[in-house]
Amino acid sequence: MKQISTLCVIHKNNQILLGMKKRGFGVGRWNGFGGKIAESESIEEAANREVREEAGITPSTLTQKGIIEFHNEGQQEILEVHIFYCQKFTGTPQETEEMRPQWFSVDAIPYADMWPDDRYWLPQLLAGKYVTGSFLFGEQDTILKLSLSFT
Ligand code: 8OG
Repeated sequence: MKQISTLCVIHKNNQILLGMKKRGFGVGRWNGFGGKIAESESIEEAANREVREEAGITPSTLTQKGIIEFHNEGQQEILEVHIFYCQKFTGTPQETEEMRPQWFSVDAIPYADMWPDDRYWLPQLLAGKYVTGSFLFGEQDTILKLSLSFT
């Protein structure tokens, strides 16, 4: 089974906006903003909605910059995360029920408190590359296998 999800990286003035996940999947980690697609919306619409809901800002333009598949060892489900990039938005980031947003300098991204795969692809995305790849996770979110390409 394949589940589609979105993840948006917001990048402005040499900083990226990350949210501390306050509940649910990925709790306690800094991440971009995103989530599952609702019925009747496109993937880009979902990406836009999730940023509005989780960060309280409205992307003016979103550019797709990658697709990464995540698998967990011993599980059938594949999570296909569509990565979006946003440099223009309206509004000011607001803490929401799900996320506490904070700006981080691109030189001080808190990789130790993020999903362990992020350090492998986020620097390339911030350098303007399109990211395609997959990760296999084992217990305690250890990476067992990865495959990535940047174009
Ligand atoms: O709505 P939900 O809580 O399912 O959203 C999960 C978010 O986390 C969604 O934006 C996709 C994202 N996400 C994963 N796995 C990983 C991962 O390994 N790295 C990063 N950076 N984000 C992930 O679901």
